[in-house]
Amino acid sequence: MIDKLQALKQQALLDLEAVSSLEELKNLKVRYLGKKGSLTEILRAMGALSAEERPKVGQVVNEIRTELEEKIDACGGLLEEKTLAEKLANEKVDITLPGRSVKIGHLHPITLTMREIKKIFMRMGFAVCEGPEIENDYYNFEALNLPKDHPARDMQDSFYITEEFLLRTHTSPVQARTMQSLEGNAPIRMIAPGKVYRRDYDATHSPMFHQVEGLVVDKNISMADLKGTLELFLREMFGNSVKVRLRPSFFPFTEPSAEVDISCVICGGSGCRVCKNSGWLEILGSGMVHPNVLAMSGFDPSEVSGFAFGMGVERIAMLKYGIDDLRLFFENDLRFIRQFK
Ligand code: 2NM
Repeated sequence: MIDKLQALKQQALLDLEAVSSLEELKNLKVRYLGKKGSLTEILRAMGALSAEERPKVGQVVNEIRTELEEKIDACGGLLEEKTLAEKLANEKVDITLPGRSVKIGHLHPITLTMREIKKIFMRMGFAVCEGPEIENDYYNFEALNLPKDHPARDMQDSFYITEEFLLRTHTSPVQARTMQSLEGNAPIRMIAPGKVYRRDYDATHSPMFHQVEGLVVDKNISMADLKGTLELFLREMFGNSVKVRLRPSFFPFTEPSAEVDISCVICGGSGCRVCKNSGWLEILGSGMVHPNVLAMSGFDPSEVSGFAFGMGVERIAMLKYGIDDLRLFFENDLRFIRQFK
């Protein structure tokens, strides 16, 4: 019996050497030491032994059992280390690989144009003012000397929310609010950039578009200040060689009023499709602030005077970048947008 046990032990040690995975090790342990394992079976057969043989064999069985258990556990430890080492080797990261670049977007051409306009006026000492896009009849029309029968006041031309409130049709109400808040205290040197809304939609009109309007109020402000300021702005915006001319015009909130043209930025003034062969492009509306407008907002027209102007940002961007359809700005076609990186 002792021989049989020694043989079993030798076989178990040989098998143990051949084990290459934790799974195999578990099977081996069951095979030799489990409930129906070889060693257990021998233990069970001990009942047939004599009284003096039984303790001797019992001792050997226990010794073998302890030795096998220790060796199996040691082998298990080694295998776990090996498995971990393999796993780490497989998961190794190559830190020398170049990283994936982050895709960064960029500003919309209208935002870029807005910022450029603002920057030029800020350098001339203008403050940038904002106001609500939902306006009331008073600030959008009444305070700006826009008569009751003016077409902009019609439901067909403006977006009304109630009888009193509408989406502002220009940024001029910001000027009216600023004048009112200053309670007659000149000077004012401000611009009002922002979104405005009109019921129009074609290649040159969008129901939402952007404006920058400006206002200067002080003692002795004249048409010469208007002309000098706008000429400087337009040269900064379109280049030093651009020519500027004023044409008589009409706006309810200014008197006199002038349309401001620049020499065509496409053909330089010789005539082309964009300037309709005139050599000139209409770019701004302007004028001397109407005495009624000054008075309504708390300024004394016999003490101070002012000039004001307004421009469409989409139109400026179209001329600056040579774009022939304003709707492109709002369609979000990336093939178009990405050209302004
Ligand atoms: C324009 C043309 C001419 C203008 C007038 C005023 C205010 F509030 F001072 F009266 N703000 N903006 C003005 C004048 C706007 O846009 C084409």
